[in-house]
Amino acid sequence: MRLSSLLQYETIVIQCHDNPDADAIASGYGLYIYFKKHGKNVRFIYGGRFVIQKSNLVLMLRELAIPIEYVTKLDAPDLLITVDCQYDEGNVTHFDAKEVAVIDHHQVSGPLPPMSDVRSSLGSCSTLVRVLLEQEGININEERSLATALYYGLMMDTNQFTEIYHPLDRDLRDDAAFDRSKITMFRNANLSLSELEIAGEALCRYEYEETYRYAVIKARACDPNILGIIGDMMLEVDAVDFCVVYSILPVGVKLSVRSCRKETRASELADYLTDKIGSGGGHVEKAGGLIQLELLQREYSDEYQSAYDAASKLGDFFKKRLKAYFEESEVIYAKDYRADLSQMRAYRRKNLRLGYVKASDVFQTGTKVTIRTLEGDLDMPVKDDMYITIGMGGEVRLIAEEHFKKSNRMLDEPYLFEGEYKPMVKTSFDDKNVSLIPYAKTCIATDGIEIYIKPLNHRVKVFTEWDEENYMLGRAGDYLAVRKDDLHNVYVIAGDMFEQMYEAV
Ligand SMILES: [Mn+2]
Repeated sequence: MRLSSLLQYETIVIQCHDNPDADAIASGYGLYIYFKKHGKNVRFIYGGRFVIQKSNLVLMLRELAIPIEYVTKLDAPDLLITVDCQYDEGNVTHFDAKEVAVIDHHQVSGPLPPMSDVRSSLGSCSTLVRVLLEQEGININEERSLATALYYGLMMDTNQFTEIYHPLDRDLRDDAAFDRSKITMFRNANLSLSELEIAGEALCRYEYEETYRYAVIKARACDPNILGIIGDMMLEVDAVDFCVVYSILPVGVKLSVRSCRKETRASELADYLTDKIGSGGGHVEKAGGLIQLELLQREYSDEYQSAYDAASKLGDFFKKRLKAYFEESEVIYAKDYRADLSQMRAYRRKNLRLGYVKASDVFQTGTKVTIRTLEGDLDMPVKDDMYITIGMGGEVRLIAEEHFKKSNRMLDEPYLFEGEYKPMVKTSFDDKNVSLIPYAKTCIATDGIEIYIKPLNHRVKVFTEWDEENYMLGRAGDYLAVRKDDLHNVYVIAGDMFEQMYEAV
């Protein structure tokens, strides 16, 4: 959905969820500015039982002059847009409207109107609003208060950027020309004394599991940022390697996950705990997520009678899932691994179409660039003989010229890419984001690498020979592979890619 398609309406109301948070306020403000620019009769509102009181939010509204209004009734507008929430959800006061649109980043909780854009993989709704505004040619940095609001919205929804899910979130974090002194001011009005008490109380009531060294902590309903603070402190305890801190809120069950062992990424654990019942992700050491109790009850309906029942047994739910996670996980260190070839089958890599760019054709040799992909950021200095290849899913690899030319046939065709996020490049000399795709041409990988594979029926983490700090994750349905010419070269191939990429020998 394009924002410009909503310009056909005259009276427009933007509504965020009750008890608005920084992200809801920022994203509603972004939309407000857009419709105001186009001369619409627009209002920005919220309902519910409470007027905004939290100090950081009161400061945000005042310092950035955000015109949000608290309302208890509303004349039906031509268009009502719910932002950072979905129409008629539990925490969204119902107002009548002739048409409804939804702009959100939570899990889809019910039927959506035709005019909607919900992207659950984003860490904040501010990220989505920034993308929508840029689509209409609006640079958020032209208005300092807007850039500051969106930056703060993302910051607060991702626990100070530590629980970022998506490269578009990183783009907002890095690109926003925000007002530093205002952000500092908001940040230092984040906790109230009663919230400090919630953190203290939660820390005293941890549950600890000795075998796998994890703690589970429940906190009373509170600002989700408090969960991160509690988790960070818990992880400093010597006997604790992992922890999950959660709180039941109107939007669902918010959780923060922490890990200090390289064998378990917090982001993976958050993803595992929220699988099919919400969304989760983040970084290696810090991650977060949101669970919908209705989905939890439906997914585990033999264990929970109702959403209320599920809510009352959440502590046990987390302990059970954590135990299952640690029990089913196998860790492989490639350099010590002995593959049992009698259990494996031989395959050869097909001739795949890839994109390629000679780095020094696009960037000056010696400059530092960051390539941002769905897999994460890759920092590198540009070298003369370096080639960049782009895979079907947008994954980027670096390869030396000599090796590249030996194992690929270059075609003089532009490279077409249809993945979710185009690999983007940031250079050190300006702040522009440049897509790599327009510079890419097509090549055919012809190396015909031979491997042995084994289908996986459980979770496997492989520390490859070339990276002993980060593991490749394999799950049931994926494949474990070893190179025929180097049995210590062990890695994981995603189940959905395998058929496209390999053929039996
Ligand atoms: Mn949000």
